[in-house]
Amino acid sequence: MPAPQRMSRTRRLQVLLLVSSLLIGCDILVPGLPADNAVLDAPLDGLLPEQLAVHLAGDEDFARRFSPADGVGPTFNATSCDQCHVGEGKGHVMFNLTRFGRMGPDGFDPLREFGGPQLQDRALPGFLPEQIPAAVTGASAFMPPAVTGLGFLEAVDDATLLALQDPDDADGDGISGRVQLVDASTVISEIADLETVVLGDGPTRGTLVDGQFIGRFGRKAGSINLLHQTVNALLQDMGLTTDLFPKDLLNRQTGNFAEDGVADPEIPSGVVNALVFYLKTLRQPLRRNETDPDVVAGDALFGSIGCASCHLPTLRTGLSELPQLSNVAFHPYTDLLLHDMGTELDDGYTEGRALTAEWRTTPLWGLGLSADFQGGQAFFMHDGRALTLTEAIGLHGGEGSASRTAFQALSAEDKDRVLAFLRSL
Ligand code: HEC
Ligand code: HEC
Ligand SMILES: [Ca+2]
Ligand SMILES: [Ca+2]
Ligand SMILES: [Ca+2]
Repeated sequence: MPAPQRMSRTRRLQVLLLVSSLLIGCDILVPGLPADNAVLDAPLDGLLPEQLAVHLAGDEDFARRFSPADGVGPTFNATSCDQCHVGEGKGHVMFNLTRFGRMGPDGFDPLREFGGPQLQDRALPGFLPEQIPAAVTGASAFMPPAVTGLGFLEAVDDATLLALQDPDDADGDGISGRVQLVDASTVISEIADLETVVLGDGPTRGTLVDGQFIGRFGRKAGSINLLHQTVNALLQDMGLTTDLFPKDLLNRQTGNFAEDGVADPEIPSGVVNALVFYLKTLRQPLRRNETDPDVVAGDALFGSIGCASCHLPTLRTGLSELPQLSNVAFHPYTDLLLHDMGTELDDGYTEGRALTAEWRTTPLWGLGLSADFQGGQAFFMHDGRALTLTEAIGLHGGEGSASRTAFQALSAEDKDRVLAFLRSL
């Protein structure tokens, strides 16, 4: 019998390199893979094997191209989540959604009789896509936001957000954020019940404020939690029905009430749950160049010129069934509140009680990776109208105007430090 061959020296070296690269992380030894702090679609640390399995199932559903046989349509915008949320990062302006409505004497009307507020610009063969109706007075383009770290944002207690509000600007800093409130319709109440956290002392989220729920996801904060956002995305963006929204989108403009022929609900609750768990367990974006002296100086300036008053560096979660999300501090750079951002960002479109000029503070974590996920050119603000960070800051009017002016008054070196800090997020 031939003696078992000993491992050659080069082979041993290869194994050693492989093992050490697994220990150190992939950024140094395997140049073909992106660094850990450059990817957004990683799971939270420490998920149990069975949790990781649901996360991975949700990851697959997030990437899955749904077909007409699965129930896409009759009208829709896209056929998979990650077509818009590429790599779980910010989406390209090419995938902006359009929402519209009409301002009237009784307030803003989302024109449901014309298929509002969302324009489904694609349709199955034999159906027609929607068009913007003539009655519209305002329309907004919504660029797909990054979807990472959202489990942390979802786990912030309602009481924390209520305490951050300053609707009458009592502290006189020119900033008066307030929470979005969403009507407690039967289905929204059901969604809140399904996700209400009752651990120990009772519900800490999904509580009623003046008979309404606090909104926290979406650019106008129109969704109360990740389940709400997900079933809404399935129906509105892809034409897929669920237990919670079991009726297909029909084109009210053409009066074609033919259905897509796929039995409703088209998407089983297991898929919905996996998608929600996937979003909930996506890790928060990691920082880069955090200790660079310019970044550190920019961080301090970000606070002193008032950016941090809305882009709150630190929030705390309440209780969660996942220990990773339970009672922890995290750094999203948002207060999840609505702010009046002035006339330039007023598209004449709105949702819930937000004014047309009010927007939810965009979380800035992951900001420095924007271009990587948007095809090389970064786009900023709700519709991607700003191509540079300086332009984005320049668009801060209303409650944001004092900090914009303070930024513009900085020396060129200090401006660069603020920008270096923003790129490190
Ligand atoms: C056609 C493009 C498109 C598709 C398809 C799409 N989204 Fe989105 N998504 C968006 C846009 C645009 C927004 C912002 C909407 C808003 O502000 O109301 C958004 C918002 C979100 C948010 C809230 C993020 C935040 O920071 O508040 C989540 C979560 C999300 N989408 C998940 C999904 C999931 C899950 C799917 C698939 C079931 C999906 N999306 C499909 C475009 C899309
Ligand atoms: C009054 C609250 C407020 C203040 C103060 C504020 N912001 Fe913002 N910021 C917002 C809101 C709201 C948006 C989203 C506006 C939109 O999408 O049209 C935003 C968006 C941004 C964006 C774009 C993010 C993206 O991904 O599109 C950047 C960058 C930004 N702010 C940086 C800053 C900096 C730097 C300062 C300080 C000079 C600052 N902000 C001060 C509320 C504020
Ligand atoms: Ca359908
Ligand atoms: Ca529509
Ligand atoms: Ca159907």
